Order: sequence, then structure tokens, then C-alpha cells
Amino acid sequence: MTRRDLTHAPLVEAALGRTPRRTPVWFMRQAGRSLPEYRAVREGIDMLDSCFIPELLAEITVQPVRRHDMDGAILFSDIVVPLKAAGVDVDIVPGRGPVMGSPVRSRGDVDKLPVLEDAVPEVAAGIEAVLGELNDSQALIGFVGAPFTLASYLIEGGPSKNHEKTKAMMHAEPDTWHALMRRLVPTIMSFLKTQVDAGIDAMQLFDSWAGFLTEADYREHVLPYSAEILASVEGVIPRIHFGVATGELLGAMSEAGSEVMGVDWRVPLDTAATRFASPRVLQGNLDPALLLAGSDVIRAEVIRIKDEAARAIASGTATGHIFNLGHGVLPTTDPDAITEAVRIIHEEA
Ligand code: 1CP
Repeated sequence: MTRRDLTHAPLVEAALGRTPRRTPVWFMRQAGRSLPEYRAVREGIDMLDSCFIPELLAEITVQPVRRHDMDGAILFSDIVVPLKAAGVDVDIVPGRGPVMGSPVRSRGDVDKLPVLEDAVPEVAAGIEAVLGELNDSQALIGFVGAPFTLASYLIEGGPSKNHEKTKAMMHAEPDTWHALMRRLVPTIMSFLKTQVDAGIDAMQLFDSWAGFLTEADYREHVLPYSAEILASVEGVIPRIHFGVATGELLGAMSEAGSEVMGVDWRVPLDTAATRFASPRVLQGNLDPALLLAGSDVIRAEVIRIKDEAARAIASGTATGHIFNLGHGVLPTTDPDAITEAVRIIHEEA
């Protein structure tokens, strides 16, 4: 594979700290349930199965770019896909999320956890099909879940409100915790390698639930492992790092090494930038709920967010801005409101 030349794609330019011709935008969860064309092609097909059908995953990945003039496509997959590919008994239950056949609670469970060693050819073929559909202004963003967020699903056995079993293991059995991290890192890196080898143009590390941790816990139990994953693609593709409610962790998370830091909607972008270990590109941070509030509200919020990013760049604490939501598109969002938001983001200076 020869990597595509995306030197002039706004998203890649912004991620590398250059000034793009327009503000690049993509939305987390832009593929998926807000789109009728997604619901149509997914009809009768299990969520995890759909992540292993190359033509289907490619079609779903491209749908939002086609419809909304996004500057980036996010690979249609899920953070548990590498676990499934490794042979872990995991299912995605509609309306709930990833559920494990048998949770990981002891050192014995950790030692039995399968590790992904091989490439995932279905995902590689899907990426190749996506790249055939995108032009050279449209970046394909690959992603992996970070080891903390994946560990939470494995230990809790499914989606969790408080992550209490996860935190209990971290503190009561730190050796088991670190062994689990050590076992997850190669699986995540190998799934990332499949995507990089197949030609993704950028990547995002989703540590969705890291915001539940204290900074001390994050530094000791999570940061070294996330840093190792990001380091594995340093200089190869631009890297984005994101978690929800991570305002208090932005400094520590920025030490993991990504060029771009995702910020959720709770922290103004110019405030967020002052917390980074060194200047980074900002990504964010429109509250996804406000896509339901009408275009006057969206326009006012877009102007506010772009002003905050511009102030951070002018003061030297940030080196660029990729527009995004502060977390994923809500399934009840009207797709026309998304198209309109993207138009406003591109048109407001
Ligand atoms: O049947 C369906 O449509 C199920 C809904 C769904 C979808 C569309 C799930 C189940 N996963 C996905 C795809 C997905 N997952 C994408 C690609 C689509 C896109 O972004 O456009 C991505 C990037 C993810 C990543 C993902 N999965 C994360 C990290 C992002 C985030 O939202 O913080 C997490 C935490 C998951 C777990 C997961 N998978 C699915 C659900 C409902 C959940 C969350 C469950 C929970 O609340 O714990």
C-alpha cells in the first residue's frame, strides 16, 4: 500500500498544525443511528457482524460524508471489534452496548484473555473500499479504544455507571490490573496496525470513560499504556486523543503524545488549551444535544467555539482547530440539522 497524499486535506493540515483553507469538521458517531440510510442497510444484520462485512462497513463509513460534506470519515467499527477478532466472547446488545460472555475479574481470567496477533482482513478490505470512495480532501479517520475503556467493559461485563469493579481491581489488585493492561496493549496495537497498513489518514484513541478517574489514578494506571499505543504510530499518521468529562485530565492526557486533543463540551476550548503540557491542535466541542435546538442556536454556538479556538491559537496555547461535537451524535438527531451545522461551521469565519 502507498499511503494517499492528503497534504491538502483540511483535516490533515489542521492536525499537523498548518492553516487549512476551511475549518475541517467531522462528528463522532456521524455514522449510525441518526441516518435512515444506515438503519436501512443494517436491517437484520447484527452490529458486530456488520463490522466484519467489508462492503457494508465501507458503505456505512461513507454515508455521512456523502450526505453532510464532512471533511473526515470515521471508520465504522467499534472499540470491541479487536476483542471479537481475538476470540473474546463479546456481543453488542441493541439499546445497551458491548456485553461480555464472561467478565475478567481475576489474574487467571487475565492470563486466559486472547491476544490479537494477526491482521483483520475484513477491516483492511473495508478500508480499501472506503479509500476508493473518498477524494483527496476527505480524510479517513481510523480508531481504537484505549486500554482503560476496554478494560472497564471487560471487568464490569458491560456498560457501567460507576466503573466500580474496575476501580476496585486497580486499587486492590494492582498487579492484576497492570497485567490486564499489558495484555490489552498488543491487541489494540495490532488492530491499529491493520488500519494503518490498509491506509487510514489519521487515528483517534477513544478513552471514553477515563473521566471517571482521578488524575493520580490516570497517571499511574492508564497513561503509560495509552502513550505506548500512540507512540506506535508516531510520525506515521496524525493522532487524536479523546475522552468524555476529561477536563481535569487534559494535562495528563496531553502527555500521552497525540498531536490533537479532543475536548468535550464542558470546557471552553481556550481554557482547555491552557491545560495542555505543550501547545496542541484542539478538537471539539459543540454539545451534541444542541443539534436539536435549531439553526440560530447552532450558529451562535459555532461562532463562540470558533472564537475560543482562535483565541487559544492567537495566545500560543493551541496550534489549530478541528471542529467536532463534544461527544457522539445522539440517535434522535435530525440528519438535516447535522447537514445544516456542517454548512454553518464551514461558512462562519
Ligand atoms: O446497532 C447499533 O447501531 C448500535 C449502536 C452502535 C454503533 C453505531 C454501537 C454500539 N457502536 C457503534 C459504532 C461505533 N462505535 C463507532 C463508529 C460510528 C461513528 O462514530 O460514526 C465508533 C467510533 C464507536 C466507538 C465506541 N463504542 C465507543 C467510543 C466512542 C464513544 O462514544 O465514547 C464506545 C464507548 C463504544 C461502546 C459502545 N458500542 C455501542 C454502544 C451503544 C456503546 C456505548 C455503551 C455504553 O454506554 O457503555
